[in-house]
Amino acid sequence: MTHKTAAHTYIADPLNLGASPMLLRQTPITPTDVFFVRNHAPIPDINPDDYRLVIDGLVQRPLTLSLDELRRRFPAHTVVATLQCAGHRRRELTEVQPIDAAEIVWDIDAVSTAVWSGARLRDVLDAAGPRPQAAHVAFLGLDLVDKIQDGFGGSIPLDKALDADVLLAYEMNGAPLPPTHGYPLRVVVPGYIGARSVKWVGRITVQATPSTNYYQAHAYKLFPPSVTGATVNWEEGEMLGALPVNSFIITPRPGARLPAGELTVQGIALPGDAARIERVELSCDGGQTWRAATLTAPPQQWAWCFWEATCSLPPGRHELVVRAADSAGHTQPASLRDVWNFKGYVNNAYHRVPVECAG
Ligand SMILES: Nc1nc2c(c(=O)[nH]1)N[C@H]1C(S)=C(S)[C@@H](COP(=O)(O)O)O[C@H]1N2
Ligand SMILES: [Mo]
Repeated sequence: MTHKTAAHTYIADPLNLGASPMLLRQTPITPTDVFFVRNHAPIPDINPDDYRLVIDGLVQRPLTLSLDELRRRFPAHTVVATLQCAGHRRRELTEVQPIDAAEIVWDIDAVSTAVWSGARLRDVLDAAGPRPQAAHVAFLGLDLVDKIQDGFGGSIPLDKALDADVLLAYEMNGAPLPPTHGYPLRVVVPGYIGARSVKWVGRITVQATPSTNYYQAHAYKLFPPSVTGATVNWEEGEMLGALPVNSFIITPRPGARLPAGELTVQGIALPGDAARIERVELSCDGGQTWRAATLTAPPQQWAWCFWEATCSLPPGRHELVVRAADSAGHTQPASLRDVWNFKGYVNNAYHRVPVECAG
């Protein structure tokens, strides 16, 4: 089985892959060859001996580190973290109103979980010594995006960058990062949109304001449902960062024809930034009545959890609906219309799956 043939979403150039949803829910840690791939440019070919990470900007001691120095000077730290693209669940939004045609129509397949190991970003920043005006940490990738003639970049607030679980990762699932996922070094920002986990990171700049890179200042901004591609003012909009609580049904798939009777529904729930899943509820009647779903393992910070629930369905059409709440007290919005935005980002509305049961 190659990744390509198992893919649910596949774009050859630049390479973008979404795993089949069923494969995603098979193991809490996604095998590396199943992990979704999101690229904006060709994968750069980086010689590890020549590679240097530069840390500059508002710091007392700018640093230039080889991979060996990064490993030797800073203790290794390991985090299980889910990465979720801001475009995850975009397909449902396209059914409300068309989305910007340049965007990839991801289904429930732009999300995966891995064990990441590397240096803590915090330790590296401490070594450089942020100056008092420092408020954001900007990352720049070594890939070359045609459209901007620069690398893919973005930033996170300094407070988030100092979280003990934000990594400069050189390992994924116990092996060196593969080229597709950022070899030799990538940022992993658990709880934030995938775009902030910059791959092939070559430069980290501490600054007073967010990154001016296209992917921070222009793309990955959230606009209200009233704004369209024709009316947008790009100076406005909210730069995306922290992810909201989310949940979705993996089986059955929309439009499934099933025998009437007992049905097991299985899915995935994602806590919002820094929170844990508190509860997941399933409705088998379009949201009129709800029952608690069972989590298959204790919920964790930074990682998805799998859930399942059973219901008994008479013959006819039914709408399955899932919703989750997290330990920060956040819940999901009921309607796709409330979260629709013309770029199709961070859809966390209740996930609805119509099915039909035979008599
Ligand atoms: N340098 C670089 N980093 C990048 C990207 C990119 O195109 N170039 N894509 C980003 C986006 S939008 C996502 S969702 C994640 C996906 O990480 P993955 O390909 O390892 O799943 O990488 C992020 N980091
Ligand atoms: Mo993304």
